[in-house]
This record gives sequence, C-alpha cells and structure tokens, in this order.
Amino acid sequence: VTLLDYGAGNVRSVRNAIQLMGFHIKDVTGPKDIEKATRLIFPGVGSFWAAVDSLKNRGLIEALREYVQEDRPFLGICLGLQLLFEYGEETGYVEGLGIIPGGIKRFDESSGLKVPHIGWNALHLKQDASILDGVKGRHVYFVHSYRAVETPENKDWVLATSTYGTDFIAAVRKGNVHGTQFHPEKSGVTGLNIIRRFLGGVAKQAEEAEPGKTAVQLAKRVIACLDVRTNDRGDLVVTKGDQYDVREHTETREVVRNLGKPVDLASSYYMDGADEVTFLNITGFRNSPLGDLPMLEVLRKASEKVFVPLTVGGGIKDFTDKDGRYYSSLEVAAEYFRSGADKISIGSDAVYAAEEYIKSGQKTGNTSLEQISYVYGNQAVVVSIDPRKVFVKSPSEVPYKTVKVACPGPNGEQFAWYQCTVNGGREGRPIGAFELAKAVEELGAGEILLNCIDCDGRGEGFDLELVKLISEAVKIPVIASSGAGTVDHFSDVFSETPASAALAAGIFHRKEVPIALVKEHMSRAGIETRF
Ligand code: 1PR
Repeated sequence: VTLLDYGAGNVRSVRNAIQLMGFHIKDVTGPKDIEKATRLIFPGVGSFWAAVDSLKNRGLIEALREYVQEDRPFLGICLGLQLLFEYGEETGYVEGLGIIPGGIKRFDESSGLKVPHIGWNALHLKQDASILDGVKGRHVYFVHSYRAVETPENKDWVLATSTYGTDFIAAVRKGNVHGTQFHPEKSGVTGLNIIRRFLGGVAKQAEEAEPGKTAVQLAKRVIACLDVRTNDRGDLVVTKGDQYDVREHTETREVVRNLGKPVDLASSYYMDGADEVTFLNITGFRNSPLGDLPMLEVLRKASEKVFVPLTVGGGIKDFTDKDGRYYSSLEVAAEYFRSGADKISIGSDAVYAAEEYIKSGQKTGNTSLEQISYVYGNQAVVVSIDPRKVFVKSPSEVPYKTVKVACPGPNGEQFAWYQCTVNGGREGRPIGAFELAKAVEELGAGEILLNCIDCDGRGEGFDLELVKLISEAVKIPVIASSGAGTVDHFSDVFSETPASAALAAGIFHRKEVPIALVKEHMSRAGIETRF
C-alpha cells in the first residue's frame, strides 16, 4: 500500500491500521512513487492551504491528479477527500485538484451549531455501499470545520452523506476512487473494516448495528481520561487525584496513587467502548515533553491498539531546557502528532495567552495556541481549563462572570465565579473560566476540556452550573469533566447542558462503572450514543 504522508499531523494510526491488516507500507517520496502505486491512501491532515502547499512543494499535484483521473485505487481521508474538490475556503480561496465539482466551505454556525463538527455521527448511504458495505446504522468519527455539500454536478460521486445542521458529503466514490470525510482509522472496528474492504479484504465481524442501537445523529461522547506522571523509577503511571491531590496520605508517609499502566488502560477502555481517550501528563509543566520520551512512547504504543481519537496534554509551551536547548510549542505539538496524538491539549500556556489577549485586545499570532491551530487546524487544539469555584456575595464584587448558585457558599454567598489556575491547580490567576473560554475560542481553540478542581475525584456529579455557563458561552464543543460517580451523572450533564462530551477518570479506573453501562444508560435516557 502506498501512503501519501506529507508530515503535517497524525497519520500513525492510518499506518497502524494498514499494518494491522498485514500490508507493507511504501511511503511517497516523490511523484514516481505515485505513478508506480497500485493502491494509494492519502490521509489528509492539517489545513487545506498547508496540504496544497506541501503537495506543490514536493511536486506531487500532477502525479496525484493523473493517478485519480486514471481511476486507480485511491482512498482519501478527511482532507484527502476535500482536496479532490475544486477549491477550499479555509484560509481564503485555495485551488484543490479539481476532480469533483464544488468547493469546501465552513459549516454555518449562525444558528448556534458548534463548529468544529467533532464526534461520532451517522451515515446515510446513497449508492451501493462498496467500501461502506455493512456499516449501516453505525457511527463513524468526524473532526472538521469545513465540508462539501451535494449538488446536481457532484451527485454521481456521493456515496454517503451525514447531517450536522444540514446534510454534507461524508463519503465519495467513483470507480476505484474513494474518499471519506470521516476518519476510518479512528472509527473503531467499523472504520478498520472500511480500510480492510478498500484493501480488498473481507470484514472480520458482523457489523450492522443491533436493533435499538442504530446511529441516528451526532452522538454525545464518553471519554476516558488518564492522568499520567512519572514514578520514582522513571516509568509513566496512571494516577488520579482527589481535587487534584494525587497523593495517598497515610500516617507515616505520602505516596502518589498508581492505578496502572497507561497503554494497558487505554486499550482496555477502547475495547470497552470509550469514544476517545485522553492522556494528561500532569507534571508536564515542569519540563519539556520532548525530554519526556516515555510519554511519546506511550502514545506510539497506544496508537497501535486504540483506534479511536487520542488527545494528549501537559507541558505544551515554548521551553528552554537546562542545557539551553530551545523547543517551540509547535515542535512539541508536532512530535506529539507524529507519535499518534490526534489532538493536543493546552492548559497553563493558554491561560497566559488569554490574559495577554484580554489585556491588549490584540492577537499576536505568537502564542502556542494560535500557532498550533494555524498549522494543524483548530480541530486539533483543545484548551484544558482547571477552574476553582470562588463564592461571592454579589456579582459586583468581581470583574468576572458569576453564576447564581443552587447551594450557597459557607457564608451564605449566593454567587460564585470560577477562577482559572495554572500548573495543575497550584496557582490561581486573575481570569475567570468564562472569560478564558471566550478568549481561547477567538485565539483558535477547537474544543474546551472543562475540568473543575472542586468536583475532581469526588464522584458527586459534574458541576452543572459551570458546564452550562461555559458551553452556552462558546460556539466550540465543550467536554464536561470532573466528578462523574454514577451513570445518572452522564445523563444529567447531557440533558441539562449543551456539553458535547463527558470525561471521567476515577470511576473507570476503579472499575466502579464500566463504560458500556454508561452507554446503555444514556441510550435508555434517549441520549444518542455510539455502540
Ligand atoms: O498546564 O498545559 O501543562 O497541562 C497540564 C494538564 O494536566 C492540564 O490539562 C490539567 O488539567 C492536568 N492536571 C494537572 N494537574 C492535575 C492533577 O490532577 N493534579 N489533572 C491534572 C487534571 C483533571 C481531569 C480528571 C477529571 C476527571 N485532571 O483530567 O481526569 O477531573 O476525574 P474524575 O472523573 O475522577 O472526577 P499544562
């Protein structure tokens, strides 16, 4: 299988999927490799302009166009599908390969649609399904802000559509040329079977959804989170805090909780049905992740076994190590993407960036958040917020957005604001979660991971007031985090707030509530979920 990887993001999972099926990969190093290819997979990642730029610089545009025009076996994934169209409008008008009539335009968010479209959505099959045979009723994983729509001119190409606000093209096919807007390599067993079928194989398991578990629309995601840190021997272990304190206090000593090995836990959560897995390197702020080779190794190994999206956070910032070597945050992110991450998550550095932006009213373009989202697209950048609740008697006491609380504070306070913190909750900053969320959205964040220090590890439920405040304030998806203790907490957060996903750690690590049970419960409560 020939793979066209222009080095702009995570194609490790596509590689892993192809290798899992027993194929050898030949990388495209120049136009000749495309000419000689017998099966070509093009997993486009990053921005439309960056992809076109890179293909042009490497002299690949003509070879690619000819390959597709000659109807040779081709599978374009995400941007790999989009580039088949005439143009993209991601950063102004940029010409594509011009094979399929039409252009790639942004989802219309004017009616409150959260953009990027991130998550597991249903397919509507339009032709005899070819590579999509058997996926009827299943969800597949999308992550994008731009899409093509069906028109009379491109109708004969459309293999499947999906609905997000309005209908858009989810897969195309003509002869041997295929493209998927979703990521088969991130769509679990369903997705792996799509790749297997493209490669001429036969799907391994029965795939069609069981009655009552049929995909209808975008599902609410359930995310398993692994907080990791280095133990005394230098190995990365999964730990879990109680209000961010990860130490077990005994009478004689304090030890950091060790709940298992990151790769083993990640793959068992994948098998259990997690829609995504997130790794947070909780002491990453102390050092540069590029000095943290175990974390990169964890990602590489996890992506061999986990075929749903992986997010990694901790320590993403510009950094000079003790030997004077400078690492830009873009380099750090690039290494994470190359190692298997689909999204990176920025914590402390995004707080400083938002503070500066609010103070000056100017975007500098230099912050890690802006740079990474410019190069990789904002769908690849999550901002993780670690707020702590601060009670006040009246909203006029603070220059931050407050909420009226259902349970008053210790001195009868009726209001609270949510103070952002940095360095794993160690330092409070002069900015509220509401102000931060709005600022990072403008600076290029594609999603918000909304933790809550007060609720973390308590198992008493998500802070619904906080989740509602933030998810109503921004147009990007919000992941509610911290406090899940029962299956009802998941249905509560999805019925009472517009959160797009819910993340939990402790209940999964302690095996109190399996992921499958959460999903059965959500489904019974009428909340779309992926099985
Ligand atoms: O600041 O860019 O280096 O990123 C550091 C990252 O590490 C941030 O995303 C921050 O949230 C995370 N972090 C730092 N210290 C801790 C800690 O626990 N001491 N973990 C920490 C944050 C919160 C969630 C947790 C949920 C669900 N953990 O990720 O998994 O609260 O837990 P639960 O279901 O058990 O309640 P930077």
